[in-house]
Amino acid sequence: MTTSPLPSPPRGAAVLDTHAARQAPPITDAAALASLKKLTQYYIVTAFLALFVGVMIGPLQALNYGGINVYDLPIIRNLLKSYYQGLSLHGVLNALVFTQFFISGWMLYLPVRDLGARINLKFAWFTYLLMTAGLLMAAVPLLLNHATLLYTFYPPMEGDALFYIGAAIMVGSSLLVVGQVVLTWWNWKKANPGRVTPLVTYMSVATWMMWFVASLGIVIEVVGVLIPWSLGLTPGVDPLLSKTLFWWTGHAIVYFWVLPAYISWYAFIPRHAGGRTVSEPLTRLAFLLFLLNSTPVGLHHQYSDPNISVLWKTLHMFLTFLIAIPSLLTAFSVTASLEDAARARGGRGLFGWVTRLPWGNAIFSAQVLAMISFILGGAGGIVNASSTFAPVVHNTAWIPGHFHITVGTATTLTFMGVALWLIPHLTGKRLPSMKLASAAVWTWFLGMMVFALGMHWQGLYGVTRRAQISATAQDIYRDMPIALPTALTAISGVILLVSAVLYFYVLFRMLLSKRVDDGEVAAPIPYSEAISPAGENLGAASRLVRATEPLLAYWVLALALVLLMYGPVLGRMIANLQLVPGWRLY
Ligand code: HAS
Ligand code: CU1
Repeated sequence: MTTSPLPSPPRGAAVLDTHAARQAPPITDAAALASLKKLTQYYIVTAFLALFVGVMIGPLQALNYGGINVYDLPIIRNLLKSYYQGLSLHGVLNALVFTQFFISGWMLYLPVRDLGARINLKFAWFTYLLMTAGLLMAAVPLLLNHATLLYTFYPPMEGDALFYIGAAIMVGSSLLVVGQVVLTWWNWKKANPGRVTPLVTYMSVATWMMWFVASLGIVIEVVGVLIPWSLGLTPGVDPLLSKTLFWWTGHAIVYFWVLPAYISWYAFIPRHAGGRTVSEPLTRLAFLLFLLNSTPVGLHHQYSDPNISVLWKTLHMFLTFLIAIPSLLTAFSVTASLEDAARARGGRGLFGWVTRLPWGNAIFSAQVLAMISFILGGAGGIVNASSTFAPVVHNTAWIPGHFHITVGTATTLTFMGVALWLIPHLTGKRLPSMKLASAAVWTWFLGMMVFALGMHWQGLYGVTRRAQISATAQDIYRDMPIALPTALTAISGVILLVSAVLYFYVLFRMLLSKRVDDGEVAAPIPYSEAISPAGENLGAASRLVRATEPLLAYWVLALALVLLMYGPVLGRMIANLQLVPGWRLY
């Protein structure tokens, strides 16, 4: 990619030039726009408050795998009853609450602005309040140590009914966002026959549709099994059935976490770097593949479970490899857009262009470091998915190593970077210090890399995940040559603590500062121009664009696929129910 009409901006500058990129259609009703922005801000701030608490518990976990037991210190004992309560809060707040709130705000705001739509704001606010009420309900038993079940809440471990009810309300509210976004898009389609859905809307709607199909497993599990069981209405619970329903959702949820980051990587990152999105038709294809194939793959979490036939496990394994393809499409096409940007900035050479990217801009560097982390995380995922390697890594420290460079970095660091322009955009406030923000994102990346190295390495020696290794009386770990990975893990916890303090200092200082700009002008939605756009007129669009447009039909197909791949597996479990009583181990 050598030709580019873009000017070369100065090195390290935060580029937001004004060439042929799309602009959000104007919303003339100022009060509606203000309310929408306020709502989005509420979602984002709630998300970061959850992340703040969750992240502060993280170093305790890292120190544990560093062989240092801080859980018995009186100050920690007063706050957390056990390692497992700490780990439950850490997982639920970071992986479930932070992500869902951020994504609900982000992927409601983007399509509504992208289409210039009017939505029912009362309903949108109601959804936010309901989601928050669900969160608070689930938080009470968690904080009281009555739901120390880890973020997967596998039965027969049993928690208070309030936890399951709160979780159901929280997850259920996200389905109201699905309804609102899909309906908004559908109304736009009816009002604009023959037009191609704009890219950001396309990506958002496809992701929400995927999440709907994905969420059904956990909804059936929590509403149909766990709530009645925890209320004493059923005599017991079938652990395998629940676990299978959980992973129906639990695998696809990882794409619900990463696709909103992909939206930014495809649509906005090129603009931050002064370049262009490579191909809108290709981007649409990637999202369509995610819609169809994200869900029927969850058995790769259950290779070691009995009573599931090897045939089904193997089918899910191949489908898992298939779902790596749209991520690989993303990897190549986002790299091409970065190269396009760097060359426009005067970058030269096979790899020399990389130095011309705006690494000093934390909005950009956070997200590109997130991508780099995901190259490693994705590669590890393919190891996990291979049934031949899985027995080596399953249930070892390798797995938390994997997910801290996927959801913990690819997703979280992207959202941290996005917030640095989104909050100024929503509020008219300014980022107080680019230097501190940069320090925060680079140390996050460094800390997570060190953590992942330590944990993957320990995992290869069979150090188990979810164990209070630092307090074990067993000397099985003593003879292993794991001193170095153990030390790395402990060090990473300290680096990440420093990073979190820096990031939240910048974030809260920004939020608590005064409004100085019009966010619409000072920090507009950073749409990128596309080298190969999809066009606006469906009749004149390429065959790929036309083929990817009917999302509603693909939604039905996605549902059919998941029923096909899960129906027989679940049917057999339901026909052979094995109910057992619950336990409270904590
Ligand atoms: Fe995973 C376990 C397989 C992706 C998260 N995963 C987990 C768990 C979590 C998680 C939380 O098959 C733990 C669950 C638990 O508690 O038990 N995972 C995969 C596979 C992928 C994958 C095949 N995982 C993710 C993503 C996550 C995530 C995404 C969160 C966001 N995972 C597994 C399996 C297990 C598992 C098994 C169960 C393990 C067990 O034994 O229990 C794939 O989707 C990955 C495909 C990705 C790629 C990488 C593409 C790279 C990109 C970046 C491009 C970079 C650029 C930078 C452009 C092929 C897109 C260029 C930069 C320049 C400067 C030029
Ligand atoms: Cu998975």
